[in-house]
Amino acid sequence: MNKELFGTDFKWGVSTAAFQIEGGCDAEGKGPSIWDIFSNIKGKIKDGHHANTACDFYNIYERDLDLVQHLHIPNFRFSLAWSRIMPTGLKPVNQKGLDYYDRVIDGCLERGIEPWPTLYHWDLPHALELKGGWTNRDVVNWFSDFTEVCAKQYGDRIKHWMVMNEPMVFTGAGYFLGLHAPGRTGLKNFFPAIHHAVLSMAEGGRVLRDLCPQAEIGTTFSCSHVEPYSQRAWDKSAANRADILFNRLFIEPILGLGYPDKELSLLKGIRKYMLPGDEDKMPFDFDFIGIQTYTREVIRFSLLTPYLHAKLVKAENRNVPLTSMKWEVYPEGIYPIIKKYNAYPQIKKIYITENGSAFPDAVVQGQVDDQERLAYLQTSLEQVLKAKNEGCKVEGYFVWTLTDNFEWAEGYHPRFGLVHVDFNSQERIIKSSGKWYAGFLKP
Ligand code: GCO
Repeated sequence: MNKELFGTDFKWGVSTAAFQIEGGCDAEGKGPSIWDIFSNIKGKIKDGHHANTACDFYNIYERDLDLVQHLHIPNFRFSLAWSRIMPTGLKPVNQKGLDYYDRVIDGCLERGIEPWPTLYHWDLPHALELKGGWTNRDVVNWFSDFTEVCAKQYGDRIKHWMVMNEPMVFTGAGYFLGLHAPGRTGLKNFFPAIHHAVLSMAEGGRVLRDLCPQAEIGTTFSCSHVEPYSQRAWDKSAANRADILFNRLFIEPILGLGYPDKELSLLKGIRKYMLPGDEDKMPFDFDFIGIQTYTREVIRFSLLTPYLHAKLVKAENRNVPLTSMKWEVYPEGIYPIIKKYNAYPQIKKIYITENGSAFPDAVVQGQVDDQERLAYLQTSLEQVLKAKNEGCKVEGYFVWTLTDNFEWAEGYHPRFGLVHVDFNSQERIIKSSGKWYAGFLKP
């Protein structure tokens, strides 16, 4: 396999997120985000890890951008920490925070790397959470003001924007299950958070289109290929309900199809938070959709699971190979999920904005020979190529992620990087997978 098979316009990249790499948690006027607060609460993160320093990207970003260049990766996805730019989430802006991303963006451009910022990768300013966070409808205006500040500051150099990262994960894990920041639970938090995230995503798209008419504007979704545990009718309908929740809940209102609540009546609860006219504000005509996928999910019927009556059959109970996340090693899942999103005629273009795997890498004589990650990556790419050759509108692929980093509630144990990090010394070692990707991308 070689990259020419994907065509000369195919976008190759690597993805990161501010909170997972930057550290600098209170540097130069930055305000706390919900993740700064949550990750410093005892018991929330495995082994008491926190991200106050993380990969120290805030200070040593130039070294890491050198690595991106050295690996021949032409596109770098990162996110803008809202509370670095606006410490309370609202104006006034923090000039030093604004300047920081100017340096990151210019640092990319000087190295011939295209910068791909995401506006929201889960780190809501804590001051806004105190006002209700994503459950408060005012968040739509707060987010639109933040978007405007970023568009005006960086728009002259940015050709590809992403509005949001995986709304299903930050609303589901953060406002329903309480496993992620801000740690809220229950449908009374989940439903308004869903609706306000949809409105904000569309509104963010409109602000960017207005201020950066030349740029390509996208947004990203988590997704997983779903399979029923058996071919029995009740397992199949349970799998369908999970599929709606995992793969359709956020994309369909954006595409103008409304919430999929006819097939999953539980979702009718969202209507309580809708105002007249909202149906028209929910869609936005994105230039591309980013899909982010890691594994497949197997679902069976369960009367005991509240609301959904469907439960995940854990990969560890299925006798399959596992990653450090206890996810099934199943790179083949990227093919059916591309097919699924490709089937929406409203989607113009798909980029795989995240795909990767975590394994317990070992440093042996200064080297990290991560053959499992390398094999995962190669199989994924074969599957993407297969979909593309069948006519799917998939035009790019970004590996998750550049360096090992802070994996949210899992702390530092799951290592997803192409580059190994020693979190004490901040020393980097390019893994075999990173060397392979560099060779693959070499012009
Ligand atoms: C995501 C998350 C990433 C995770 C990755 C692995 O967008 O899914 O943003 O931050 O680290 O998915 O779990």
